[in-house]
Amino acid sequence: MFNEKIQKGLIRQLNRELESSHIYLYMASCIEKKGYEGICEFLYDHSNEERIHMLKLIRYINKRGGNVFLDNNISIINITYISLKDLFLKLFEHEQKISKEINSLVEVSLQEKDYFTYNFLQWYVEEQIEEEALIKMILDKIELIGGDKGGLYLFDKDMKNIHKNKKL
Ligand code: OFO
Repeated sequence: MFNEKIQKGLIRQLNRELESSHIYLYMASCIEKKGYEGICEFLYDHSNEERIHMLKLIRYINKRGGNVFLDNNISIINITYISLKDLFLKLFEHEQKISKEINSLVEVSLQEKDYFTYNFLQWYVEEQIEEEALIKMILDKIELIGGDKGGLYLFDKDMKNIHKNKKL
């Protein structure tokens, strides 16, 4: 029998990954209408990545004999787009929130002495280091570019390939 506390935590996390996928998808859709081709591709790709994070959790829970629950009441689609910097700041804060949640899950897995789940979660720990660093790097570039339209054009072009350099 799969530990109830662990199962609950993993189900909560898989629904957060689904929420993350929706957030990136919504941001991509907003950006697409503003002509940022590269940034829009990055956000669509990232939305797919978040879905993969969710799938990994679903398959792990099933493998351990648990039961998955998908939350239909995700209430996140009301983020107002103000600027590129604002958008990535919101994403950075979101990733930091996810990192905290992963850390809490790791803690629970240790308290419950579920070393299988502890081991499984290490992938997410690594992933969150990458995710925070990636969004922070994008934010730094946006800060550097400031109001330079030429710089912004080149940055948008670079963003098309940014995921290709990231190992999943
Ligand atoms: Fe953005 O890493 Fe999953 O949530």
